[in-house]
Amino acid sequence: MSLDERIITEAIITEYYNKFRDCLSVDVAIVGGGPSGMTAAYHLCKAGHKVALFERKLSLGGGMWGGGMTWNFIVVQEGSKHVLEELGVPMKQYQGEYYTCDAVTATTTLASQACLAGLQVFNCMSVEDVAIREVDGVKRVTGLVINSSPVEMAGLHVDPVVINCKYVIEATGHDTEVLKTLCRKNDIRLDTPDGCIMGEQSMWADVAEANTVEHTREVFPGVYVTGMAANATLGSYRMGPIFGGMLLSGVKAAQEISAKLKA
Ligand code: 48F
Repeated sequence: MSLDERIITEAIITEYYNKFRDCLSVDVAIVGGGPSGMTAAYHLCKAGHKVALFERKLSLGGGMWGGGMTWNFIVVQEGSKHVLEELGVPMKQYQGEYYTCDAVTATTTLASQACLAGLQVFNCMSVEDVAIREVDGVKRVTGLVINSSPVEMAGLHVDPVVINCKYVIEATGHDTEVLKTLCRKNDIRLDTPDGCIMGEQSMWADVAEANTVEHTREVFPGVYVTGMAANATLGSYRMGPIFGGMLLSGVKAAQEISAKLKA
């Protein structure tokens, strides 16, 4: 049998557009495929929800691949190692409550387990805005406005497309891109002490790790913040290559959103 390039092309188009069409309405749309976004995705899929994740880059993993300064090991602490253990990531104890794991193994396993649990990933897609509606007199985010990353990178004037969702998870990391756009374009207040994105502070790992989980919450109707985006939104510190807070933040967001969707 000779291979037919036309069939190969048709197979890709058919499968991709079936997947995209199926995700035009999802329960949860996640922006950012770093550790917090992927952990939230895994747990939401395990709980039976329909979840799509949009990642600007070709690869999932965000800041998890590079460990510290490209030395590709990450550290997690005792209280969070169960999150990686459940996925089957091997870890080694290092001086008491610290555990190390290979950053590539951790990243690929988390991505793989999330996909196998049912996550639909759209990589090479950039979220440039949100869709907003007034529901019973209250403004709420009801969708994502997305564009192809190469279109964004080339600065081409091409209009985006939109998908609907019941919840957005803003997991874009340090830059809180989605929330910044929401605040810049709309006359709104977030559920933060000053109603705005408070901004990230310098390194203080101990406080930052606890804050990452505390700050994981719905900051605007329909929008949860996780991971470093949660810390930047609520004005806490950065923590560098320790990842327990990112993982626990993803778990917390998934549990809270799942409870709301099932209520
Ligand atoms: O930064 P990132 O890994 O987010 P996180 O889950 O984890 C933070 C840690 O990696 C690390 C840290 C330590 O512990 O401080 O930094 O909070 O992943 C964020 C992902 O979002 C993508 C970006 O490419 C990255 O992979 N992203 C950012 N903006 C957009 C986006 C956007 N507008 N549309 C799509 N993806």
